[in-house]
Amino acid sequence: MKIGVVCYPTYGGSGVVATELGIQMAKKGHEVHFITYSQPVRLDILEENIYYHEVNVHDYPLFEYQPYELALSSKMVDTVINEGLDILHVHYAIPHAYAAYMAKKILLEEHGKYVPVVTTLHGTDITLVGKNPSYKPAVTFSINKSDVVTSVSESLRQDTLDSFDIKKEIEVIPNFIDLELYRGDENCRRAQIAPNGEKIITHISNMRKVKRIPDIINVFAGIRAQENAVLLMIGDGPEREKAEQQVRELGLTDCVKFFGKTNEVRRLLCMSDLFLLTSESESFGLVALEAMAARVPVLSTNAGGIPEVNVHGQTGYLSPVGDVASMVAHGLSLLQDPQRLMEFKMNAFERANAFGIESIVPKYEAAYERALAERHIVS
Ligand code: GMT
Repeated sequence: MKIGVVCYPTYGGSGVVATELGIQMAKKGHEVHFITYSQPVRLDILEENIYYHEVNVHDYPLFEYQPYELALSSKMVDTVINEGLDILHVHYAIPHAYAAYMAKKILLEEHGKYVPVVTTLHGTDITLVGKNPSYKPAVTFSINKSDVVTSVSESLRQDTLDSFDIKKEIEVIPNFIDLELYRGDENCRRAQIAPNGEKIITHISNMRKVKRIPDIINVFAGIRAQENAVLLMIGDGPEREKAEQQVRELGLTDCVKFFGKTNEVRRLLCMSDLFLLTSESESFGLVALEAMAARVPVLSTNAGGIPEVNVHGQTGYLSPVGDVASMVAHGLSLLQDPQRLMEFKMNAFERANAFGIESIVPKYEAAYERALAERHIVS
């Protein structure tokens, strides 16, 4: 198959899912063409069967907002025609599903070619941004016009059905992990970060409001009051500066390290004892799965799809959003009981195995096949 992949070329979330999936498809012999505004962070364009097409938006003094969707639709049309693509897979509905619908219309009406569109819903495209009345009609329309729609969790599927008038089936295909990358042989160098035997607690995110970063710092402060520990803050985003300020105010600068967008995520996870995720909304929580694959138990909220990944009392604990005290208590119960911590670490790794990439990729392949089969019915 020749597959066009449209995504945000970001450091985490949907961008990573799209990139890893594309790489696996390419390894299976499919030709994969990424169509994005810059090269996806984890993409190696020198790999066999991988191609990258950059969307260029031309500015003009009249525009207050650049017409990105237009440029994206045009690039999709162009790539389908020049590269002979069979199918388009768009990750994150806004504005990708809408731009893909326009590309599909142009291809059919101007070139007589029906190119099916698979749309994967990832989270905030539905739960935060998509619901906004400024976008809702266009999001509903473009989901309904996709040939196949998938969502990354059951919770997101339900949210989509509850908030939009959806006439299409939505298939749940959970996010996945390449466990080969987490064999446990990384050079951890724990002593470098925790020279006095401190427990290591980690958080990774794009530090947006939805992640409730102040809760991360407060949970850590609560744990630190009773247990010698350090906090590793990985990633960057609009809430980072405030978080640094909060850390200063609480007198925790010596034991909280901000790493920004480091490429050493796996090494930092492999030395961690606990992972914190305090989000108020999270469709899946890929980062929790990454932590679990690195044998790190997760203290998280019970928001959205997180309970589909993190199992309360086995791989970590779930607390209501904003319940810092419960997260502190759960964290201490693990950190102060080495045997239980070890058990949870093993459970976390075992649970991550349920999301192995090899079992998930065929589900996407089947979704592509279905979309292509429907093409024959429609055209
Ligand atoms: O919120 C993020 O970290 C980024 C965002 C995205 O779309 O890039 O993540 C969403 O998609 C991820 C991949 O499917 C999910 O694991 C995240 O839970 C989801 N984020 C939210 O729902 C807030």
